[in-house]
Amino acid sequence: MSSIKSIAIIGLGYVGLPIALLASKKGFNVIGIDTDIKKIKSLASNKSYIGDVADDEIIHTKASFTTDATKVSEVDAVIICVPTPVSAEKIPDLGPVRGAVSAIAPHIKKETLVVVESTINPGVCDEVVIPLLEKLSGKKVGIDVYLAHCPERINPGDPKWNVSNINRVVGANSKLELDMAVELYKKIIDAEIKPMGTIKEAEAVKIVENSFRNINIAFVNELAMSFHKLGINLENVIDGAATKPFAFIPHHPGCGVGGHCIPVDPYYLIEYAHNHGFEHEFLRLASNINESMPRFTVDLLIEALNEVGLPLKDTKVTLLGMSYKANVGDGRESPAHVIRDLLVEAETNLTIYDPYTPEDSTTNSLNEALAGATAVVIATGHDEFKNITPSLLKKNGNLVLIDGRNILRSQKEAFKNNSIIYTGIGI
Ligand code: SAJ
Repeated sequence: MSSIKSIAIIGLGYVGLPIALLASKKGFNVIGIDTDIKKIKSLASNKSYIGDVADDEIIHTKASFTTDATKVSEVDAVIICVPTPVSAEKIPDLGPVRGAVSAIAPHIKKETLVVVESTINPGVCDEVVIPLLEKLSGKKVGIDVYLAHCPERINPGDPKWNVSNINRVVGANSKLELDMAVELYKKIIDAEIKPMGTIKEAEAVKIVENSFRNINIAFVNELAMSFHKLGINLENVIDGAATKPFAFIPHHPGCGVGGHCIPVDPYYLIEYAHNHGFEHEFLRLASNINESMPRFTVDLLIEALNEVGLPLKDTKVTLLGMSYKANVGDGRESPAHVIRDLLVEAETNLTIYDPYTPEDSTTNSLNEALAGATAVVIATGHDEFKNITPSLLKKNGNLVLIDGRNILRSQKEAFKNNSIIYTGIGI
C-alpha cells in the first residue's frame, strides 16, 4: 500500500492548491492539474491567486503544474478538488466533478487510487463517480483502480486551522481502498484521519457539518428578525447564553450567509433526499431564512431613511463589503451581492467599497466611499470597517448606518449620541 509516491491534484483552487503544496512538502511527487490556463500561468510565474497561499510557497514547491490531464497516467493517486456549486434554482451541479472524472478516467493506470475531496452528497460516489470512472477507464473500481472520499475542510482566512492540521474523515467501499486512503492522508496531514464505515457516511459527514452551521445561523437570524420587533439586543442575549459552559455554540446574526460551502451544501442533501421520497423541510426553511436576510437588511435601511424622511430612490448610499466573509476577497454566494442588486433595483445612488474585491468597488478608499453618503450599509465584517467611528460618519455627513455584521455594536450608544441612526441585525 505504501506504493503511492506520486499524486495528481485535479482542481487548483482554495482546496486543491494548498493540498498540492502540502503533499509536495511531505515528499510526494505532485502534479497539479487545472483546466484554467490563467492559474497555471500564475503558478509558473510564482504568483499565488489564493489568499491563504503565499507566493513564497509557489517559489519553493517541487510540485509541477499543467492543464494536461493525461499526466495522471504518471501518478499513483489522483485527488479531485473541483467545485460543487448549485444553480440559481439551488439544484446541485455535479458538472465539474463529472468533468474531472471524465478527464482522468481514460488515462489512469492500474491500481491508481482516486480520492474525491469535493463536497458531495451521499450517493454521488456510488451512483455518479464509479459508473463514469469504470465506463471511461474500462477498469473495475475496487479491483483494477481504487476510490475513496475524503471531504475537504478548508476554512478560508483562518489563521489557525489550515489544510495540514484539520482532522479529516475518509470513506471507501472496501477495506483495501479505505486503508490505502487513510494511509495516504496520514502521510500528508498532521491531524486525525478518521475512517468511516462506508463511503456514504463520509459523504454525509461534510454535508451534515455544514448544514449544522447553516441551521444554527438561520436560528439566530430568525431570532434577529423577532428581537428587532421586540426591542431585545440579540447579541447581548447570545453573549449571555454563551456563558453556559456546555451545550450552547454561539452563532451570530447577519445580512446573510455566503460562500462556497455553508449556503450550498444543504441543497445537495435536500435534493438527494427529495429524489428518495423525503423532504428536508427544516433544512429548506433554514436556507430560506438565511436567504431572506439581504432583504431584511435593505428593509432596515428603508426604515432608517424614513426616520429622516428620505426614500431609497436617488439617495446616496454607500455599501461597504462585497465578500462573503470578513478579510477574504471572495464574492461567491455573497449576500452583499443581493443587497447591491436590491439597492440598484431601488435606483439608489450607490457607492461600493470592498478593499478585498476592487473589481466590485466603485471607489478605492473608505474615506472616498463615505464622503457625502446619506446612508452607509456594512455587508462584510472586514477589519478596516471596524475603524468607523461616529465622528468619522458625522464628518462625512452620514445620517444612517446599517451594520449588517454587527461589528460596530459596541458603539451603538455613541452613534445615537451623535444623532446617527445606527441599526444592526437584531440588536
Ligand atoms: N455567518 C453568519 N453567522 C455566523 C457565522 C457565519 O452569518 O455565526 C456567515 C458568514 O458571514 C458567511 C457565511 O455565514 O457569509 C459562511 O461563513 P463561515 O464562517 O462558515 O465561512 P466559510 O463558508 O468559509 O465556511 C468554512 C467552512 N469550511 C468548510 O466547509 C470546509 C465551514 O465548515 C466552517 O465551519 C467555516 O469555514 C468556519 O468555521 O469558519
